[in-house]
Amino acid sequence: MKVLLTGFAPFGGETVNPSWEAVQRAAEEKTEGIAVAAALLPTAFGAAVKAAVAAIEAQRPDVVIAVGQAGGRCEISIERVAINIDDASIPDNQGSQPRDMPVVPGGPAAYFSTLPIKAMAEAIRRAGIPSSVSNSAGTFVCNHTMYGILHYIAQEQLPIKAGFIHIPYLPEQAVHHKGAPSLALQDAVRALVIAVQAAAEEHYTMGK
Ligand code: PCA
Repeated sequence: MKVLLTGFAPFGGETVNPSWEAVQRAAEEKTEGIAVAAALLPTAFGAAVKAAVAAIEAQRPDVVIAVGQAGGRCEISIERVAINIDDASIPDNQGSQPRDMPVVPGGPAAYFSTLPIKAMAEAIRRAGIPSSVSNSAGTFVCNHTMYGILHYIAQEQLPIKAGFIHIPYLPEQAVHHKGAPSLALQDAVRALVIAVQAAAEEHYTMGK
């Protein structure tokens, strides 16, 4: 089975994005029976979904896990839902800052993750890394990308499971945000590998 992991470019004045750092490393870990590809997405409305769809078309994965930074969060957040709203409090990397705009005009209000979100969070916690299901991916580029990927899969009726994981700042970022929690890169990588395995387990149990 094939998994596509995506990570984002740094944004909002940061010089790294933990999502791309962790995704690249997680894709290099060898897991029996699972091929993992990594794709970098621009942190920009529209362009991020375009790049994600191009990577899905190129890789034809069974599972897509998009990953992004959630500065200020203290654990690995397995996102449950993407909503049809772009409402940015800062400009994206291309200078666009949509307010109260739909991701897809006329699209459904929301899409739920099709990944085993509870199993993923539990498996990550069992490994000693804080994780839980989150009920909001925000209203910036990450929510937009999760919505865009799930909308594309729904429109094309593809047999692909997809969802989103937010990860905290790296310690070297958190030192510039007084009081902000952080997670070491190696733990973020471990969490992503476990998330991939949990998604694969479900994939095989479903007999696909
Ligand atoms: N986090 C942002 C966009 C890119 C990223 O890594 C977000 O949470 O929307």
